Amino acid sequence: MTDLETHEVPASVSTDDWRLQITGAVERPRQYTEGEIRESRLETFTQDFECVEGWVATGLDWKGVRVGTLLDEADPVDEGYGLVRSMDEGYACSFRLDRLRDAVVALEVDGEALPVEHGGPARLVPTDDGRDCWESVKWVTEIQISEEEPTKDDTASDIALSRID
Ligand SMILES: Nc1nc2c(c(=O)[nH]1)N[C@H]1C(S)=C(S)[C@@H](COP(=O)(O)O)O[C@H]1N2
Ligand SMILES: [Mo]
Repeated sequence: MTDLETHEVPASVSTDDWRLQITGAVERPRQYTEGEIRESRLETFTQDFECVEGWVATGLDWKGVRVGTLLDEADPVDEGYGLVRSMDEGYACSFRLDRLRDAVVALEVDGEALPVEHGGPARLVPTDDGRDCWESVKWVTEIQISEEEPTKDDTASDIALSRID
C-alpha cells in the first residue's frame, strides 16, 4: 500500500482499548473510542510525507477527523498549545493551537485502516507546509491543552532526532 518506511513498533504500543483523550485547559475534557471518532465528520486529503532522513512517500491518501472538530467539542482556551502524546512512551509533540486545529487525526491511509506499524489506530497528520516528519505522531492517545508553551523536555524533538541514523 503506502511507500512509508516501516519501523519497529515499540513494546509500549497496544491497540486494545484504544482511546483518544482531550485534556487540560478545556471546558469539557473528552474521551473518544475509534467508533466515536468515525461518527464525526471525516475528511480526506492527499499529501506527500517527507522525512528529514531523506526518504519521501508520495501521494498518501489520508482519512480522519480534523483536530479543530474535536477541539470545538472540548472548548479549549482561545490561545495556547496542544501537547500530542503517544503510546510510544515519552514521545510527544507540541503545537500552537491554531496550527493544531488544521491537523488531522487520521484513521485510514490509502483506503485501509491505518496499520499499527504506521501508527494505527490513529496518527496525527499535520497539514501545513512547515511540518516536520517527527510531528506526524503515531499511536496518538492524548491531546493535552495548556496556556503555557510545553517545554523542550515535554516534547519529542530530541527523541525523534536521536533516532535518525
Ligand atoms: N510515536 C511516534 N511517532 C513518530 C515517530 C516515533 O518514533 N514515534 N517517528 C516520527 C518520524 S521521525 C517519522 S519519519 C515518521 C515515520 O513514519 P512511518 O513509521 O509510518 O514511516 O513517524 C514519526 N512519528
Ligand atoms: Mo523522520
